[in-house]
Amino acid sequence: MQDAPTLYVTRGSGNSIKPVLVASQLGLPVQLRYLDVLAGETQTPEFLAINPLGAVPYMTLPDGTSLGESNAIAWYLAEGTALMPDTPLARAQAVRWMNFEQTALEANISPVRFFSFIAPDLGTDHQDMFSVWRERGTAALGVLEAYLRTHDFVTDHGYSVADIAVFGYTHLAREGGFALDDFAAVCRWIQRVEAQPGYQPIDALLCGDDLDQAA
Ligand SMILES: N[C@@H](CCC(=O)N[C@@H](CS)C(=O)NCC(=O)O)C(=O)O
Repeated sequence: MQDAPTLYVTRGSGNSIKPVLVASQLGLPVQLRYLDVLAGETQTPEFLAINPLGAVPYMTLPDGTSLGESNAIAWYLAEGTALMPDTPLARAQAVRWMNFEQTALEANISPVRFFSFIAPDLGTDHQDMFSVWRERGTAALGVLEAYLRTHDFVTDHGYSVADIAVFGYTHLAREGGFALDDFAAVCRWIQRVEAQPGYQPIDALLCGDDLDQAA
């Protein structure tokens, strides 16, 4: 385990689940370090010295290098494995959907889920944005729905790291007040992701134990 990457994560997070799910599905050893966002543990001088952006997930490697951004960390862990698309087109499709995830899905599902479901006490000042986030997130789910009506997975490679990235917040959308059941192809794709070997739900993946102890 000394040579294993350390992943700083937080419970319940659709971003933190991505690299941890990649590691779980590939059987990769990782050391999980939990931070409580609501208790301010991502903003302490100690953590800001590790990641000046004060955000998780964040990965440090035994050689002293480090990497931020959930999709970048998931990509790094998937490199050279069956989860990595291996044709130029499929790799470009992965980049396309991972960008779309961050700019259209996560950007809307995550804040409304956080302020209405995870920490409603903090949501008072953001009430006027709830309908905006839900409208934009619903439009993004519609784009994903249209694509998945004719595709089993988001790239032509088959199940890949890009599916895991898009899955992160999409499968939690109900908790943000989204009518996920209206998106039948998205729901069928979620079931396909959940049927993959090594899949574990978010509360099992981010449960407070090191991954190799929990597995
Ligand atoms: N784009 C980043 C977003 C990371 C992010 O927003 N993380 C949240 C938890 S999901 C966080 O660490 N917030 C800490 C804070 O605001 O102090 C990624 O994909 O990793």
